[in-house]
Amino acid sequence: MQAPPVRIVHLGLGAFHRSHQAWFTEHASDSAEWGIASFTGRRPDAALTLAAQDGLFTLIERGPEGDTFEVVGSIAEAVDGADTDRLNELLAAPATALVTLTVTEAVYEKHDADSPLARLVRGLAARRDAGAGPIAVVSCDNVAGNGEVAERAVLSIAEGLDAGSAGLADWIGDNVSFVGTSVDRITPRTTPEDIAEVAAQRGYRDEAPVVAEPFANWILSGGFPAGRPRWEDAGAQFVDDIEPFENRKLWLLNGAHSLLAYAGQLRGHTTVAEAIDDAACRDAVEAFWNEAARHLTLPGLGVPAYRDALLERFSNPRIAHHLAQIAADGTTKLRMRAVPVLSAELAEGRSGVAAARMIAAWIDFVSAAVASGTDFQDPLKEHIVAAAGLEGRERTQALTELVSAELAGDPLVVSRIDSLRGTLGAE
Ligand code: CS2
Repeated sequence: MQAPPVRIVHLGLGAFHRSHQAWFTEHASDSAEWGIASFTGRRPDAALTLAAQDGLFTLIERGPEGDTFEVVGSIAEAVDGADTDRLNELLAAPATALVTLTVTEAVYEKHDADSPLARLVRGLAARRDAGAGPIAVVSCDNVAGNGEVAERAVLSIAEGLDAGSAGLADWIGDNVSFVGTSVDRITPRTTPEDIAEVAAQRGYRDEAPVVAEPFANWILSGGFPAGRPRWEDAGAQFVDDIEPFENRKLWLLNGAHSLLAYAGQLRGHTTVAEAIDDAACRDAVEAFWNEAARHLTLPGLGVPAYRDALLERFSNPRIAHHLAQIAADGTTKLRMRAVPVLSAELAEGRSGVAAARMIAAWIDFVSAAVASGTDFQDPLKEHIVAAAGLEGRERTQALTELVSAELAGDPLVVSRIDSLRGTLGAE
């Protein structure tokens, strides 16, 4: 198979990038013209493994009835993220038309000199210096307003660099289009059994297959000054206003995921399918959806059908989507998944009890993790550990503060969250 020429640079070579953006690009009718150079973020070994198989990998589409297999060839190059020379070279090439990002939610908040966003900014400086023209940056992270959030982060890093490289922020303002997107495809971590299954079913050894559900969705909003693949051929939708679609996805899918991650693990479950099968968890999810749905009013969002589809997707018994994976980075995720719904409910004079319950479940979850010495991942981990040392309502107050200072400033909200603690634990 001849690799397509690189016209897309991706930062964050992980399973989701491959099941989503790489798959959409593969299924565009002009895919032969659009190769991806994908740079790793946290896992340089992923580049080595994929490079050794020329960027090719098997997508295992795991439906409730069985698996189908497909070799995806859109990743033309898999590169170690530390190779900033190659990144700068590609960004300085006029043929490169877009940069897609899956750098995780937390990276938009914290960007040191080595962060993928700082690398991107230095690459954009190389593009300006080369006179290679405008480009689009397409954020594919589960972040509310991801296009604008990426733009703000990039501009603030560029302003920091401007001391030595005057005018970079202005150049970016004039030449870089920040595209907002809502991305969706459930992609559990690949296991050794998946590698063995590809070998048994397909007769070849793939060290880096990716498992995903059959469903895939991508909604985008913004300009592509240097062109883009015909992703619409694979079902992508282009809209003027992304916000209602983004809220639908972040609140209904991701919100339910976070609720299940904390309540489900407290109740002894390991996967999303197990947790959604537990009436206590499902009732909590439905109650949260009822609150969220009041603020998803754009005609055509099809919320009831979307909810039904989610229940089916979550129940897929053949996908082992681990709650522990979803539980990571709770402070960042709850800020986008629970806080907006709770705030919207409060603004309309209601209690937002179901959204508050999600925060309470997280507080119980991190409290239990700290008490038992179980490791967990969060950008504010040190603060969580300190807050978990407090007792009772003080602990609730301090932990709520890490998710939302505004909510923590409302004593009624803190009391409500506090009274909901322990209500979704083991029976
Ligand atoms: C999940 C998402 O890990 C998480 O936080 O909620 O990765 C989710 O599976 C995807 O957004 C589905 O599209």
